[in-house]
Amino acid sequence: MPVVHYAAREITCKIVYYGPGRSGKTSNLQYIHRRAPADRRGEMMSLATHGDRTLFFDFLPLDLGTISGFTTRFQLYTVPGQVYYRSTRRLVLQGADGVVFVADSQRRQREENVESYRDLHEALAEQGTDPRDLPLVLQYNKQDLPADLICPPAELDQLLNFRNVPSFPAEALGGRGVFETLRRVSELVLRRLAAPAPAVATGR
Ligand SMILES: Nc1nc2c(ncn2[C@@H]2O[C@H](COP(=O)(O)OP(=O)(O)O)[C@@H](O)[C@H]2O)c(=O)[nH]1
Ligand SMILES: [Mg+2]
Repeated sequence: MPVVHYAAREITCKIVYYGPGRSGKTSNLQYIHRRAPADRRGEMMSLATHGDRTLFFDFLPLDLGTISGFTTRFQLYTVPGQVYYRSTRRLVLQGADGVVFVADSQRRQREENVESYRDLHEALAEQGTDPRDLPLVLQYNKQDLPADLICPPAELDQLLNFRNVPSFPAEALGGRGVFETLRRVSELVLRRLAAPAPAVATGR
């Protein structure tokens, strides 16, 4: 649920990049961080283990202008995708206002994608979130790899997108699809915010 801070006239929304290990979640955040204007982004923090895998989270507050006089701030997180970081993923997912599921388009990662998408739904169920109520978009990353190694977007839609949510082909390293994905999930989050649903208020 978005946190509304009335005194500071600020709304903070949390977006979590979910997906299997090494699908490109951190690369998305790095690209956004590189391209976001310096006065609109905060520090990116990440904890890495050996071999550049995210252990805990990346964090990027990003202001996207104002709505009705409130500054909207987005906090972007990535989860560690490896199977054994299950509890960390649940912790990071807590309170998410929107989720980007980053799938790895490589054929050999088909099962990992399915498994991770299932894990996302399990995690949502555990925290009592109805996935139909949650702004969710899919991103099919690594579409720059040779055609014989990857699944085309239509095939990934067949494999994963039974909810029929927005999906985007992407190349997170080069940036293709990265802002399109972020923009879409942000829109969904803000649209939901505009709908009459209770928000948590802090401050006065
Ligand atoms: N070819 C290609 N490689 C990518 C792309 N996005 C990420 N990678 C590579 O995939 C690996 C894992 O990326 P990372 O962002 O750390 O994945 P994460 O585990 O989901 O955070 C790294 O070596 C990235 O350079 C992409 O769009 N295309
Ligand atoms: Mg990562």
